[in-house]
Order: sequence, then structure tokens, then C-alpha cells
Amino acid sequence: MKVYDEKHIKNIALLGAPKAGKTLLAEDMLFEAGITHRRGTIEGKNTVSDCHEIEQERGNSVFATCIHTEWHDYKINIIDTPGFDDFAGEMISSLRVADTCVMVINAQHGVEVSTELIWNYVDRFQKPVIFAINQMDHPKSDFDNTLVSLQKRFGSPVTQMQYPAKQGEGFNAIIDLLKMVMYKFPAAGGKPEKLPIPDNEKDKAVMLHNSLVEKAAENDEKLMEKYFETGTLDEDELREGLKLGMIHHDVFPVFCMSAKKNMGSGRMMGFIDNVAPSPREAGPEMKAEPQLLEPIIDLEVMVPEEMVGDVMGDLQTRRSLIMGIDPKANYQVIKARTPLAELDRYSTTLRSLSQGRGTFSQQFADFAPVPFEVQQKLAKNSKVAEVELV
Ligand SMILES: Nc1nc2c(ncn2[C@@H]2O[C@H](COP(=O)(O)OP(=O)(O)OP(=O)(O)O)[C@@H](O)[C@H]2O)c(=O)[nH]1
Ligand SMILES: [Mg+2]
Repeated sequence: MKVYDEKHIKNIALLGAPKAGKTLLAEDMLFEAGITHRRGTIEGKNTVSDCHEIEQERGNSVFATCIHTEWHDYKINIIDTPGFDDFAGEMISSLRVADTCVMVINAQHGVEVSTELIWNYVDRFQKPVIFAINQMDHPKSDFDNTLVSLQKRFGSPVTQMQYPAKQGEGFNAIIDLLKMVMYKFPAAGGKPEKLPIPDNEKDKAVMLHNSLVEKAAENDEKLMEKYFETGTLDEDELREGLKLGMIHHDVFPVFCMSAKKNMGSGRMMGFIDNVAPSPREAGPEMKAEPQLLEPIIDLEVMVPEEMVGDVMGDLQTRRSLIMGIDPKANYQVIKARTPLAELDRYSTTLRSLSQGRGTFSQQFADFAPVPFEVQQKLAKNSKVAEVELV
């Protein structure tokens, strides 16, 4: 397995009101990163993230699910959280481990009551925030109104990075104000073509690009000087300024996309890669807490296709990170990282879940911090050795 240093690992939490499209966005990200080869749908009850029966019955997320992707040189761990208040505990514990919060906003509604409730927690943790305005393909979507609702509620840090070239059913292109290009998507979504900004959009794009440059410059004296002298910043300087702004909650970059059509998530992932602060960069802003570590196991579970759902569901209840699923003859091989503490009697469970047809192998992978809720449980029966970090 590839080894990443800390600078190349990012943990992002997808947060937002119920039905905004977080789970579908996670599905796009897995697909874009090449971890899965087809995108599931909520209606089809076959997304990676909503793999519990209860989630499929209800058609919404109940548990926070951590899924793992590799994106260029980065390992990005994505935590898809439930939007419904009933499950806020899952959302809050995800915030603790996230380096960047992606607040998914439904472009049909703009800022919702739930968005505000979630924000109270995001603000408390002071993690860097990105807004993803989703559902741009929906006939009732309104990008401008949604952006205004964000600006009204979250103020001047709201920083427009993009806008849709057209919205609603014909949505298929995004004007990008950092790169100053138009991304045009194929009908099936995925990787866009990079085109020059059309003439009729140029004035608007240049004006918004200039505000973006100014916003990036505000975060650093050196950048401000350069901006005053030359009237502009190059792409690296822009990134640097935005990153500093994100660390200090002076910049909340805004992207737009359609999770349903898989248009736009790739660009946001690229930005998270290049610009979003890594844990180390954002570190001084966040309070270090002593951490309890536990051993993590790499599991490979081979089961017949029709049993994948049950086996994955069980793995999720064991706090597993699903790393991928690959076909092998008539079987599927599920790769997962699971805390050793959760593997008690796993062979018995797998045997009964798969009617004796499943097999698995395991190998020590790493030590990882124990989640807060689990620590509390452990504190009650303290048979565990502690490893203290700063
Ligand atoms: N038209 C359109 N529909 C979308 C889009 N994204 C999500 N949806 C639909 O919105 C509904 C909710 O999507 P989910 O991905 O489950 O939303 P969620 O934010 O995970 O919802 P919770 O788990 O309940 O918080 C589903 O019916 C999706 O098909 C989009 O980009 N465009
Ligand atoms: Mg969901």
C-alpha cells in the first residue's frame, strides 16, 4: 500500500441540510477517483455511503460513513454525514476529525434552517469551510439567489470561485474564476473540456475574477503589496492567499456542481488537493488533544456478488473504511481498514452472513486515533493500553 506523509492526507467532511446531495456527491468523488466503476443512486439504494438497510429503507443517511479516495498525489478521506438533526451526533463527531468542511447547499433552497444548525458546530470547531452549491441541473435551482443567501448569512468571507454558464436542465458548463476558463462537461458527466470563456460572459467573469484576486490578496501583506504594484496575482499567489484566508475563516470558497450528473465535483477535489489546508498547515489553529491510538487492520473479504451489501453493512458497523471493491471471477473482493478491536469473532459473522461462502485475509496496517465516542466507552472499561501524543 502507498504510504503518504501527513502533508498529503486530507480529511474532508460533507455536511449540509437533508437531501442536499452529500451522499450522491461522495459517490461522484469515488467514481472520479477511480475507486468505483459505476455511480450508484439514492433511488437505486446502491450508493457506497448509504449501505445500511435502514438508510436504504429511509432513503437518507443515518450514519457518518468514511470513504477513502486517492486523488493525484493525495489521499482524501471523505466523511459523508447525515443531514437530519436526529443524527447530529454522527455529524459532530465527523467534525472533530475533518480538516476541511464541505457544506453542501441545495441550489433549490439556498441556506436552510438545518444549514444554520450545522453551522453552529462548524463555527465552534473553526475548521476551513468550502461551500458546494449542488443540484445546478434541477429546474428549480437558482445559483444567484443561493449565493446571495450565503453572503447574507455568512458575510464577506463567502468567496465566489465559479458560476454556472447556464442552470436548470441544460446545465453542462461552469465558468471558473480562478483558472479563467469554461469547463464544459460531456452528457454523461465526468471530465470536462477546458474552453475559453465565451465572449458574452467575459465582462462578468473578469469583474468577478478581479474581486477574487483582491480577496486572496487581503490575507497577506506580501500579496497585498504585489497586488498594489502590479494589479494582479499569479495562480500560485492566488492559491496561497486563499489558503491563508481559509485557515483564518476569512475565505469560504464557493463552487457549483450537479452531483446527479457528475458535473463539477472533480474541480472541487482538485482545489481541495491544491489549496485546502492540510492538517499540518491548519494545525496551529486547532487545539491539539491527547490522543488514544489503536491498531488498524487491512482486510480483504471475498464474497459472492449478492452478499456484498450485507457484508459491507456489517463492516460499516465495525468502524471500517471501505477502500474499494474489485470483481474476481464470480466473487467481489471488498478491501477495508478496520480497527482490530472491532474484529472480534469476525470469521463467525462472515460465515453466517455469507452462508459459508465468504473468506477473508487480514494484515496489520497502522495505528490510528480512537474516535471520541469510542474513547468514552473505553474509559469505562480501561483494559486498553494508552499511547499519548501531543
Ligand atoms: N436534480 C438533482 N438531484 C440531486 C442532486 N444531488 C442529489 N439529488 C437528489 O436529492 C436526493 C437526496 O440526495 P442525497 O445524496 O441522498 O442527499 P444527502 O445530502 O446525502 O441527504 P441526507 O443523507 O438525508 O442528509 C436524491 O433523490 C438525489 O437523487 C443533483 O445534483 N441534482
Ligand atoms: Mg446522505
